[in-house]
Amino acid sequence: KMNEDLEVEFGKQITREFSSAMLYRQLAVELELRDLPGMASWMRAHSAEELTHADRLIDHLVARDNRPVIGDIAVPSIKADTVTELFEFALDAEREISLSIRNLYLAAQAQGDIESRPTLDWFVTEQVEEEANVGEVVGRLRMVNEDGPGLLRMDAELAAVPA
Ligand code: OFO
Repeated sequence: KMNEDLEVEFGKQITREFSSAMLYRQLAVELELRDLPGMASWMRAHSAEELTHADRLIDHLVARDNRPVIGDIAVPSIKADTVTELFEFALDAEREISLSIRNLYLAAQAQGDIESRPTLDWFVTEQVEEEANVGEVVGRLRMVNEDGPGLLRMDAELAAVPA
């Protein structure tokens, strides 16, 4: 069983993963409204993936007889003029998640909680991938520069890519 302070920190991360899922879901809505269903489905797939992240943390706590508590889910209001800005929202969110995983890792380390290490190692690796994936999409969208045919092409590509 992990100590209570660390349990609280894990609970906060679980809440962040749920919030992240809702952010991606809202971004999918914004893209649907812009008639970009491929990009919207990419966001929806990512939303579903964030739920699995929350579950992974919940499962770890429950396995150790801790009690994960889900806090308030916060979804930032999205104001974006461009498609690129919508994806930049996602990239900023991933960077924040990376930072919070890093802090959780350090908190676990400070408590000598070696049992959570494999789970947290998985998240550290995952965040490097996530930032790279979303960062690549943002980079390519910047090249496209909101040009219609370019956006449609990326919409078709992202429809086929699991997030
Ligand atoms: Fe997309 O990140 Fe969860 O952890």
